[in-house]
Amino acid sequence: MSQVLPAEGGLRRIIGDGDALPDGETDLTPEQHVDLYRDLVLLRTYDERSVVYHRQGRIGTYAIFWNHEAMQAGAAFALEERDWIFPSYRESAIGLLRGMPASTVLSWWRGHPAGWWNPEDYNVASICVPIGTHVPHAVGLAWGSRLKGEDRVAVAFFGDGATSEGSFHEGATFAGVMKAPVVLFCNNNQWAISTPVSAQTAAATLADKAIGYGMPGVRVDGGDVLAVYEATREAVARARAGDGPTFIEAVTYRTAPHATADDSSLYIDPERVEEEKENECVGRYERYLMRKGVLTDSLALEIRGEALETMRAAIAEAEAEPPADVSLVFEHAFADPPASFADDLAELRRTLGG
Ligand SMILES: Cc1ncc(C[n+]2csc(CCOP(=O)(O)OP(=O)(O)O)c2C)c(N)n1
Ligand SMILES: [Mg+2]
Repeated sequence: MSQVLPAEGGLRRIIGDGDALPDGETDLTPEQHVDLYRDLVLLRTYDERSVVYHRQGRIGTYAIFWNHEAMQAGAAFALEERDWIFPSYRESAIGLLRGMPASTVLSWWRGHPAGWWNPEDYNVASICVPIGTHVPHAVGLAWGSRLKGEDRVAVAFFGDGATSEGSFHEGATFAGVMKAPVVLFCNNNQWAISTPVSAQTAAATLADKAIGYGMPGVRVDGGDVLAVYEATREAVARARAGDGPTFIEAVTYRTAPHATADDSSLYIDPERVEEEKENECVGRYERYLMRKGVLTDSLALEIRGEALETMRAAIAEAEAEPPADVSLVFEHAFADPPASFADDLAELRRTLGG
């Protein structure tokens, strides 16, 4: 008999609206609530400052994740340090939640080698820009860890568009068959650049896809950090218990352009964007914590100030890095580089020098 749970149609929520919709409960302590708030604020501050740094020409193209913070912080909060995170470009700063310096991530967006890190230092894989290609990596790591008798879960973050990719299909198929301890976390922000999710798939929900891979599909409100945390915690528990993978569809709405190089005014509905902004995820959690008496204005101010200071120091540190030598362009591609590389490098040096 199949053990597959039917995909869930409704969205899980815990945070109410402070009015007709009541708040649900969690078992988080007040300290944990504040820690989670700190994570959200750090990500929000990273994102908002990065857009400013981009406008000032201090970082390159940047994939904005404003209003995606609840999905990233909520899911990461459900993990142990030994668990692995496989981010896409949309989760570029998720390593901050594992103690990665913000200057490292800023350097990555500056195209500087100081932005490279050893994944084993944080159990955070490299930021994946090709859509969905890290899904098989996450599944393979999770399965390999299981074979080695380690108690590790891997979470792969990807978007709605990624669920149309072959890599996603291959990874999800393999995860289901091998019962890999992996969580496939889909940020359904309803856009793949300018392609709406309605043109992406004819499936009623993305979570419905899970059933075809033999895993549960869970739908959660992606703007509700507590619901995301709970859903991920359950998925992680399943994975640890040897019950295999879970697909989580966290539903949100992309309020910012796809990236700094995109003009979303050409295709996005501005009224819907304004509505979503009103209900953005950091404010929602802040209001919840205030209702619970866990957060005060002065504590919130202090936490925001700390995050701003982190970013100020980080951009200064990233900008203090000396430029990389151009020889880097030719490194890491071949163990035994072809002879032409030496000529090409010499020519490049001549060009740059001239
Ligand atoms: C394999 C591959 N094909 C195409 C692209 C170009 N591309 C960059 S972002 C993007 C949209 C992805 O949308 P989604 O998976 O929903 O993630 P989101 O950006 O919304 O988080 C595409 C097609 C790419 N990076 N990799
Ligand atoms: Mg998307």
